[in-house]
Amino acid sequence: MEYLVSMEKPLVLLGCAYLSWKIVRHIWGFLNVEKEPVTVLVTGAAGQIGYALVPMIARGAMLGPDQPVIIHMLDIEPAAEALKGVKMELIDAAFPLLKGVVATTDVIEACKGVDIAVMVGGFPRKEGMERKEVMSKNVSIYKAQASALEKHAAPDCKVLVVANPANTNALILKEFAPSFPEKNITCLTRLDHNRALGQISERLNINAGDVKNVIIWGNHSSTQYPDVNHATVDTGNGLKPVRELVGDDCWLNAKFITTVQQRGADIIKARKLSSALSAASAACDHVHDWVLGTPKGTWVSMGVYSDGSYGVPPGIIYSFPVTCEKGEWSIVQGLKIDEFSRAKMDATAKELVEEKSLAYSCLK
Ligand code: NAX
Repeated sequence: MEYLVSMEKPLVLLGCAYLSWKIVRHIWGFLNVEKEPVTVLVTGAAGQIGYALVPMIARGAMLGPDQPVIIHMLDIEPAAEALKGVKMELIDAAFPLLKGVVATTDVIEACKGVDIAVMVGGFPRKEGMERKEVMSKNVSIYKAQASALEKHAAPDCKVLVVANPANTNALILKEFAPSFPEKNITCLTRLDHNRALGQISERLNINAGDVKNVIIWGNHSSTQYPDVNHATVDTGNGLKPVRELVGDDCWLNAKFITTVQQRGADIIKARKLSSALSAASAACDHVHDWVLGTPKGTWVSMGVYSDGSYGVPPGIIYSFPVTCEKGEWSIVQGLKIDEFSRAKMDATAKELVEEKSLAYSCLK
C-alpha cells in the first residue's frame, strides 16, 4: 500500500507531462497544417529563368520546406502556349507545397494578391538595337507592371527585379508604384555575389559555403565591383581573410574582378544561352534571405534603394552589402573603403546615374 502511494505522485506527473506533450504536438501540427500559402508571382515565366525558377519555388527553395506556395505566372501572348506547358509540368511534378498555379497573360490577374513578385520578364537587347530603344521598351513594361502591382498585390508585397537592366527597371517600378515603400523594391545582384563566392572557393579548393562576406557594389552590369576586402573563409580553425589565404593581390585586383564581371558573357559563349539555373537559384537565395534572415555575422549583396551610404548618390538602385532580419534588409555600415574600391564604386554609380537619366528621357 505504502509502495502504491509513493508511486502515485510520479505517475501523475508523468501523465501530466505526456498530456502536455500531446497538446504541444497537436498545436504544432495544427499550426503547420494551417500555415497560410504565400503567393509568388513570376513574370516571364515561360522563359528560361522562369522555367528553372518555378520548380525551385514549388520545392521550397525560396521560402522554406514547410511553406506552402501559390505560383502566379505571367507572360505575353506569343508565349501563352509555352506558359500553359509550364503549368502542366508543375501539375505533373505533384509538388506537395504547391497549393495553386495561375498561368496568365493578363497582368491584373497575375498581380492579384501576390506577396512576392519576381520580375523576370522583359525585352531583351537584339542585334543592332540602340541602348535607348531597349531601355524604352523596358521602361514601358515596368511602368505598366508597377501600376498593376500597386493596385492589385498584397499591401506589403516584396519585389525582386531580375530582368535587365535590373537596377534601372527596379527604379522605374518604384517610381510608378509610389505607395510601395522603397524598402520593398530590390534587384538581383545575388548571382554576381554567388559567382564571386564560387571563384574564391575554386581558387582555394574549398567549399563555397565556407566563404562569406564578399560584396557586389553597384550595377548588375560589367561595371559592378566584386570586392573581397572584407571577405573571410571559415577554416574550421577560425575565420581568415580571403586576401591572406589567396595571397595574390594581382589576381584579386584584376582577373578575379573581370571574371565575375564577365561571367554572364562566358556562360553565353559556352552554352549559347544565358545563365538560367544559377540565376534562378540566386533569385531563390535573394528572397529566402530577405524573408527568413541572413545568418549571424553574414551579409549578402542586394540591389536596394540608395540612402547615400558609402557616398553613393541617393535615388538610384545600387548593390550594397546587406543583412536581413524579420523581413527587412539594412545596409551594412562602417566598412573601410580604400582608394582602389572608391574609384570602382564611383564608376559603377556613375553608370547607374546615366542609366537613370536615359530611362527618364524615355518617359518623356
Ligand atoms: P527569356 O527570353 O528566356 O525569357 C524572358 C521571358 O519574358 C519570355 O518568356 C518573354 O516572353 C517574357 N516577357 C517579355 N515581355 C514580357 C512582359 N511584358 N511581361 C511578362 N513577360 C514578358 O530570358 P531569360 O534568360 O529568362 O532572362 C530573363 C531576364 O533576366 C533578361 O532580362 C536577362 O537579361 C535577365 N538576367 C538577369 C540576371 C541578373 O542577375 N539580374 C542574370 C540572368 C539574366 O541574364
